[in-house]
Amino acid sequence: MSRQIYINGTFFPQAEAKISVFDHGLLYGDGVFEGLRSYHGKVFRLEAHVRRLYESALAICLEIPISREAMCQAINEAVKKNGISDGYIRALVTRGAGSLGLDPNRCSNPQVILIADTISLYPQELYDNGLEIITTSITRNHPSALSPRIKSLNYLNNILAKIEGLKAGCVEALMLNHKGEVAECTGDNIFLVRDGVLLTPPLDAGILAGVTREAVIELAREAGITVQEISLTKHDVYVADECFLTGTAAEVIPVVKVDDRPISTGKPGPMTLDLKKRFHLLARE
Ligand code: PXG
Repeated sequence: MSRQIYINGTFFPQAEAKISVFDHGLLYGDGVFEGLRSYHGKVFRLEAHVRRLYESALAICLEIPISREAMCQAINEAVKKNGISDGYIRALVTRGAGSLGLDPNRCSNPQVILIADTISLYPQELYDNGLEIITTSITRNHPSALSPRIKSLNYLNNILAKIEGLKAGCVEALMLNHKGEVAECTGDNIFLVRDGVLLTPPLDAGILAGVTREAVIELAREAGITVQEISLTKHDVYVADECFLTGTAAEVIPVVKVDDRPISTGKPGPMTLDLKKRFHLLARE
């Protein structure tokens, strides 16, 4: 289905939605993005996503030409204009067209682009029986090289890891940071359960501050579960009672095997299933 694409304040039919080949978003991955979900036409945690978008932009010294309020409005409008009920929204801001050199100061016109579409989810079977993932050999970006807190248009670090995962028959792959600690998966945050306590790497492990991650931490604490953001190793994963991933697209999805090792019973665990249900309700309430 042809979509109406927002570019800098105007909606264009998909075939006419175009940006310059000189855009530094294309030439250098110089830009930032967000992936959001709508449920029954309402965008989940819109303000949190927009805040992260503006923080990512600030981190790369990119001034977004519209206010946060206008961005929220435009995202809602894109959902409405495309008749999306349960869908996925991609918001991106590129540095704009410049010269062939790196200099971002030669780019004068950042492009704000919004795409609202339907969403392709993981097969239900994976939610019921859990994912198998591998640990990839690709180290998550060193935070002082390119902070994983920045959701930039340069996702090659994650894509290389994803390629390795897919070659091993896995739709997700676990990335370790430069210290060998558990960081996150290519497009999802990771959680473990050990002795009834919910564990997840802290932001300073070099991970994206996931909106779903934050929501799940809140839900767990509301349910009286102890949550610890602590540094974790591959050993912690292998000996965990439960493991699951969180992300805008995946929501909460169980992991039952890592590097061909079953996690505990090799079946989705009770806390995972409980939090999966709680998140499902939160998103759709
Ligand atoms: N870590 C990384 C590296 C991500 O890209 C998450 C964690 C989860 O964050 P949220 O805020 O979504 O809970 C992400 C976000 C895709 C896709 O097509 C995935 C993401 C973003 C855009 C597209 O799989 N993941």
